[in-house]
Amino acid sequence: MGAPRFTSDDEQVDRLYEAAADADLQPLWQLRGLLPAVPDGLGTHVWRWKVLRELAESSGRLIGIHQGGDRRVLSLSHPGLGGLPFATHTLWGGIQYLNPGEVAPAHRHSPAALRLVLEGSGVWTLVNGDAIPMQPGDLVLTPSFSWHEHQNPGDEPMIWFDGLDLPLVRNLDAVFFEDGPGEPTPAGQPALSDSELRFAARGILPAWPAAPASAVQPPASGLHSPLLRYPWADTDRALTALLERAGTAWAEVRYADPATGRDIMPTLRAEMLRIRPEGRTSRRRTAGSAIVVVRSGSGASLIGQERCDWSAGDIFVLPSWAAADHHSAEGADLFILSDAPVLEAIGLGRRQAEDVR
Ligand code: 1HN
Repeated sequence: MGAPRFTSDDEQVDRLYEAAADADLQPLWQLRGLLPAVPDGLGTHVWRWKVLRELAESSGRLIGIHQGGDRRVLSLSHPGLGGLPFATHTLWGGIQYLNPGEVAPAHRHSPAALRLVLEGSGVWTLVNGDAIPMQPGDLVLTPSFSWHEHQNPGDEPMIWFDGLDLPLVRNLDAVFFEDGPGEPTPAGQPALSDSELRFAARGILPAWPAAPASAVQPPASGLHSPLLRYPWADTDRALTALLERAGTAWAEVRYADPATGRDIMPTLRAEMLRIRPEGRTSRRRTAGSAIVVVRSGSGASLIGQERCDWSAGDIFVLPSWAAADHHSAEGADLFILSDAPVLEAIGLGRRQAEDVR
């Protein structure tokens, strides 16, 4: 959508446009592309694991953890978004690198975040003081305005994917941020987080005591899952069982609040899609965008008219309303982060099965 163009031969009309511009007004009849027939703004984009990993490692070597807000993150910057450090209009994606012995100190902010561990082990993320162990394939939540810090007392670096709703929250002009005390929180680092001890028992929820005495409680919003870690073994087991029962070429699970079945957080949906060897998913399109992280395997997606080949660690964008299907010769697991809960909550959720290419 460019600036209004003066297209008239009539001087009075030209003067009207000039006066409107001087008065910070734009004639709607001069604006193009404000209401496209369907969302069509953003194409796909792929970031390659080889590049991500190399640059994350270099950052780990060259950049101190205290530079840049205490987080060593390389942000996915979609070239279609004019230089903004955003993967889509609503979603932030990044690769974070934490060396052995490092601590990314506590802070909190209104944008909600999640992590998917890509490589390494031995890191704990403390969410409101609850020490959450992180292993490859684990999903860890840091809901809106929860204190979070990352500690790596282990002996190897860790790389994980960060997904946030920051672009959405920024456009709502509702970003709030607070630094913590700066000192690492003393953490016992038990094998299981308090959140898992209380909320991971398959349909059995704590009735009393409802909250642990130990954890520093945030104001309970009730909007996000109280379970803050989804270990890879559970996701893998669910997908294996689904595929076995259904006998289909692919299966998909959604990470949910165990108490309500709703999405993990009000602005973010997280799913894991497993494609069997030689499998191909159905083709569909959804209003709203997604970031796909290839957890394992390799394959290709047809996104609109663009073919995108991918392999483990690659990250790519599913733009709003682009028809997409995915196939894999060797089998693959794809982590999909989307803004679907937001669109559904405000009556903008749309999806369409597409058989034609
Ligand atoms: C953030 O706080 C983290 O806490 C990671 O690990 C990525 C990207 C944008 C803004 C804040 C973290 C982030 C972030």
